Amino acid sequence: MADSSYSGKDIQVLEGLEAVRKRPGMYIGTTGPKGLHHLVYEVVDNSVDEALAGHCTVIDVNIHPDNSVTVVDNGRGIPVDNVPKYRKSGVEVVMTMLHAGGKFGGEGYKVSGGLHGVGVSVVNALSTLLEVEVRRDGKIHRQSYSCGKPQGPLKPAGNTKTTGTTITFMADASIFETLDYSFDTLSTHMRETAFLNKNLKITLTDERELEPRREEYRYAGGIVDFVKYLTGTKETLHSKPVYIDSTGAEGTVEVAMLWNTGYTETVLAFANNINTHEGGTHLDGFKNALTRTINDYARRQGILKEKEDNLSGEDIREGLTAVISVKLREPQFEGQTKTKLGNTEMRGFVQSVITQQLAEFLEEHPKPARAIVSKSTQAAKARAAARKARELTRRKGLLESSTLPGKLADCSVRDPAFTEIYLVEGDSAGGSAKQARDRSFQAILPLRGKILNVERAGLNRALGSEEIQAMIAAFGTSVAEEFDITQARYHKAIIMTDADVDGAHIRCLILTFFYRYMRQMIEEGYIYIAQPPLYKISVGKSHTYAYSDKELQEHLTTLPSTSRYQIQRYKGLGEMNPEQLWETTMDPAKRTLLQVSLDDALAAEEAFSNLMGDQVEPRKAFIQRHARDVRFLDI
Ligand code: 0RA
Repeated sequence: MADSSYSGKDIQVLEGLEAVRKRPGMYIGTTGPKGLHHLVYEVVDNSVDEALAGHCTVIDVNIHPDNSVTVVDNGRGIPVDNVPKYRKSGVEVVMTMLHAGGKFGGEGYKVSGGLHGVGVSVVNALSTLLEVEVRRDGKIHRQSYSCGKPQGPLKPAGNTKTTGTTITFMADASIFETLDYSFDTLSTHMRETAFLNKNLKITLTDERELEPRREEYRYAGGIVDFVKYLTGTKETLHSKPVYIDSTGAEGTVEVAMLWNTGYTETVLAFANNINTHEGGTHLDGFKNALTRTINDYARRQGILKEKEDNLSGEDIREGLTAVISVKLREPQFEGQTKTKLGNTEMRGFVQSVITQQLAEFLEEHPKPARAIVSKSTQAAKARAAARKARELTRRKGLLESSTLPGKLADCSVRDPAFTEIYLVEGDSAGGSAKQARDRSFQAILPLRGKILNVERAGLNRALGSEEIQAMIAAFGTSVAEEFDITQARYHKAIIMTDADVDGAHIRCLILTFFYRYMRQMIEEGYIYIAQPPLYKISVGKSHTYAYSDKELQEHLTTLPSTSRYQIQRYKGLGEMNPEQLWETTMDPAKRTLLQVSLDDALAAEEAFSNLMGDQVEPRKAFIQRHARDVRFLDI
């Protein structure tokens, strides 16, 4: 009788999961490292939803030596009862039906969604093995799946006094390019999630090392701790971040703000724990309110005179680190990468909450209020001066590509879609690169030593630096407010530095410049990092290269024990002759390039503001830790 409809629905389910396996990109974006990490985020998101609903306080994430991952939570546990409509257990519905999330039970408490929120069934479909354990009503229940298919029914497996869900999955190596999870990438995400969910404890354990690495994130201050973390060791204008929160029919909004004496603006906006890189209504509402309220205050206090212009939003946000976090029932995500919040009701809601509570804060805290206004007026003056300097420089033609820098060896092809520019550390390596290159499409710009640290100098002084002028002129895009990506003369800019600590530092300086003044180049995926080899291994007349110590060891073990070999360690690009440089690092057919992306705002902030700021020691430590590991920028 009902059997036919049962199997009919079953077939639908299988077709659904099969579709995910056939076109994984449609569901998780990519099958590269980014997609792989998304699987973990997706599973964790489900547990975070339990926390948002007020039923879960601890989430443990564990990377096992075989690259499987376990996520444990102490929530209510996925419902195990039969769902009449589907004639399956709740667990099986969640695990096999697309978008079944937490909503099937009626009451839609689930506020997460958008970029993740594709459902844990997608993770199931893309895993060769997935095991789920539910602790609920005093009982333990287990079920396992392979490529999304149940390997048997949900079975009782003993008694327990606790509640919660444990999911272990092994991503399908035939679908993903790699199963190599990056501890740093997961750590950044878990920390960010902990910041956004006050008091939620998340632990991350990596069992792949002999000595397991474990970190724990739990922040009683939530986003207040987040802005403190982002501010790092910078000097601040006030000691306690400004904190505003409110709940209305539209949802909830929370904002934390802390101004430092630096020049850069770091404003991160989240909707339902998702980083809305492209902004949206919540960010617009915040910015409008901030600009208006500070201007109103400055006028009322007589700091801004009647005849003076209003302070601009940019002036007010100079040196500001802020986190805006909204939570709402039905988020609409728009934009190219679906990271722009579209809900129109959020603009007015955020704007009125911020306007009211910020005005109150300013009245009640005159000291920080005056410091913030005075910083903004100084910013306005500096901005006017920088504009003048830029006009002067431009009049001299230094930033324009009509006068290409003398050191640039340009390529002959004109279509930027096919051309690339190598930014090379040092004149001697630059010379080798010029000989090695394919001059039709590869341009070379040698940069002398350490370029100026723009994080500490500000745009005005940066424009005085010859190396920076040369880069801007070569790219053809101009810079800062005048930056125009459509004028880019190359769609690949490849940073090529020595594989040592100095090289890592120079790479960081160049990236800082892009990050602050040509961010779109990173967003568009124009920025790459070259990977020169660390070793040359010669056996008789043949040779190979190793790009890491691990690769060297692996290669040596493949050699017959009788063979005599020689290892050359490259200390810098300069030790390679042009042929070697071409063969190992520049030949598009053989080289590996790491594309720099900004997906992980937190990682980028850690790298750029804390490290390129005033303090030397944390920077040194970080650079040494990451000297050969640029993954923190890469995923
Ligand atoms: C559906 C409904 C309920 C909870 C969950 C799903 C749930 C899913 C996951 C996934 C990982 N951990 C989870 N914890 C809970 C509500 C249950 C109820 O009403 O008791």
